[in-house]
Amino acid sequence: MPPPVDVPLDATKVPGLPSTQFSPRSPFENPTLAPLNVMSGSTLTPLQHLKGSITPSDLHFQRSHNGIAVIDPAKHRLVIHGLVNRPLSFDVDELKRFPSVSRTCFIECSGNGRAAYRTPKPQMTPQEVDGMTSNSEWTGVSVKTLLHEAGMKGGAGWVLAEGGDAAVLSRSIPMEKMLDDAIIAYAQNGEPVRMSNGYPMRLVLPGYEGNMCIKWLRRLKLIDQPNMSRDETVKYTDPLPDGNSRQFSFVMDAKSVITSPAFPERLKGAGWWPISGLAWTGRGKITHVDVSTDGGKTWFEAELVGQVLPMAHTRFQYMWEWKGQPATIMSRATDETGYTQPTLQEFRTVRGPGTDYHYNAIRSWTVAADGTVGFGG
Ligand SMILES: Nc1nc2c(c(=O)[nH]1)N[C@H]1C(S)=C(S)[C@@H](COP(=O)(O)O)O[C@H]1N2
Ligand SMILES: [Mo]
Repeated sequence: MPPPVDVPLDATKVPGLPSTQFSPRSPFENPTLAPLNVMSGSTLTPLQHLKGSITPSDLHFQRSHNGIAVIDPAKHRLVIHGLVNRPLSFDVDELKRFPSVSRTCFIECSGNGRAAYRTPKPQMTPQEVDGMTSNSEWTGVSVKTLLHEAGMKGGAGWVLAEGGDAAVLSRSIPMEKMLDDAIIAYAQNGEPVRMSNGYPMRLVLPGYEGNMCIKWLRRLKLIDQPNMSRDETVKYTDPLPDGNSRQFSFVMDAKSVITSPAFPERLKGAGWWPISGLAWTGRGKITHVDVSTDGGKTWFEAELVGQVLPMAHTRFQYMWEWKGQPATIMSRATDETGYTQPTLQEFRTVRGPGTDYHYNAIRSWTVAADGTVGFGG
């Protein structure tokens, strides 16, 4: 597609374009994205188009159970009540008077990777395979600060967090997490939280499943046991082959995805190619990522690029000398607890066919002799 602006033959010979208040992307950057199904209530991050580790705010994935709430911040209040000494409420300007905290972390939907597991196709892009994870710098107030302000009563072991959208989504969060690193964020990558990501304020629980990071947050109720609300009982539980279920698996397990080379890329000839991707874990820092180019028989340690932050996307790369032969490339993340991503077979055995959430098996991409790349499951 030709760019929508005139491109001079020599940019040093004509004055450039006038400045605009909002800076557009280069007209040459016209990324091909997965088709958008507006009725599904979700969009996925095009991981294959990103470098480094931050997700630009307008490319953060979106998952909204009943549309994107449009909220006037002047009319929105966050209420803190239940097992507290002083029930309180704050609008966003009042929250901004508290000391702020900033934290870069991923938010990943616990359903991320479902289609790639259930119905893998060679023509799936990294966006379609694992695009329901994104990484932002979130700024706001520590939940701990507000809970100390309200004063906790004995027995307050859980907090019910509720959104002010048409889904009125609510989840129970252990008090331990709320007092540890939970944030009520009003800013994302330096600017107000985008509307689809919870404007004017959202809960951010580093490392926890995306569903618990309640957007358009309007209420925190201190309670003595989980509320068992609809959103935490009808979904997000994984039935296991032995008849038991994995319920309340809040922390996201270590995972990685190669973002290049990946479909629809084609390697233009033998030689050196970087194998690059993202790794993350809800249990702290990624300690290493191994890459295989022979379908998992041998593994080599990849380099971690840039800062390695806990509960954040970590970029890895491995320089590969491709001999022009068919190859299967894979990545395998290990976190600081020593946990390593399971193979697809191990994952299938442990989780069985009924599983619907928390997919973190090692993935593969096949490179054909002509350089075309396909998703290998
Ligand atoms: N109020 C409210 N909060 C919500 C949701 C929602 O529909 N309503 N969706 C949840 C789900 S399922 C996920 S995965 C994350 C997605 O956050 P994002 O849209 O900012 O990526 O928000 C969670 N918080
Ligand atoms: Mo989700």
